[in-house]
Amino acid sequence: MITLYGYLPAWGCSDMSPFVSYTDAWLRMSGLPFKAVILEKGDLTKTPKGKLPWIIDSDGTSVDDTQLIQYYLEKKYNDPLDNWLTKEQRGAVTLMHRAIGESWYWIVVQTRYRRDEDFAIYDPLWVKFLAWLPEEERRAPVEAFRDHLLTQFWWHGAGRNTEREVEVTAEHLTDAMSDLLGDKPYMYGDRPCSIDANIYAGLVHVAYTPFPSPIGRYVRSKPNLVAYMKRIFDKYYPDLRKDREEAEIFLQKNLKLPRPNDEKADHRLRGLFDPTKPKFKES
Ligand SMILES: N[C@@H](CCC(=O)N[C@@H](CS)C(=O)NCC(=O)O)C(=O)O
Repeated sequence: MITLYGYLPAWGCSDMSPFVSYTDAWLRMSGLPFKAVILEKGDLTKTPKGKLPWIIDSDGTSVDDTQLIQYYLEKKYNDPLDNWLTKEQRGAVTLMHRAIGESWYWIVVQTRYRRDEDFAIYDPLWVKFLAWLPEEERRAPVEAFRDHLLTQFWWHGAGRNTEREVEVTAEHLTDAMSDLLGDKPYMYGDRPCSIDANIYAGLVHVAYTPFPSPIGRYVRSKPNLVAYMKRIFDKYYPDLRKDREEAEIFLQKNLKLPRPNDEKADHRLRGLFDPTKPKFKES
């Protein structure tokens, strides 16, 4: 049995992390037996690289990083998801995985970490996640984690773009996913391959989560992507139906909240990083 370590299931997604959700989707689609385990106290110092997902295979092999996990599982278990693809399709799939992991991920980060009002929607989940801490000690690690993620967003480069510029990138990638899918059930036809696992995880993390971002609205405006997410959810995630329904109600409520486009909307990122300041100290 493979053990998959993650954070916490949330909002009809198998985990609050899109990366963990991708490995979870890959495992569900492959049919390999696995158990999803919540990393105790979210203590990332217990993981090999301070990140999740992380798997331990039945023989004790430890692997982290979504792509390395996928390569490992493909080799060990006879490539259950992609062994029917042509060489050309596999080439495209390999490149697309990087687009989701290296670009779409930051789009997901914007939808929940950039604005105070979006990040506040996280609160009930943090309470659950940090339940082992006394109430008065929870706020500091939550704010520290937000700044930690925004710092990564900034240094990656995506966070130097304005909110709207990130949305434009998201719209182009969404159009690409919608165009690639067309009217097929899955990206390459009648059966799922590994890129369906990654694209599904990336899409539901903006479309099913309760953050009222324009990016989620844009994804939900594509009928074929909506049907695609539902098809995969219905087939592979019956255990998450109740969470999904509750998240949808929460989302509909949040979509009615005001969303001012003023300086304040971006104050946290701008407060952490002033782009006009010199990048290196003079010695
Ligand atoms: N390249 C890694 C990225 C994994 C990753 O960044 N995971 C996030 C969760 S969404 C994480 O654990 N972040 C904790 C941190 O950066 O300190 C992968 O593909 O698995």
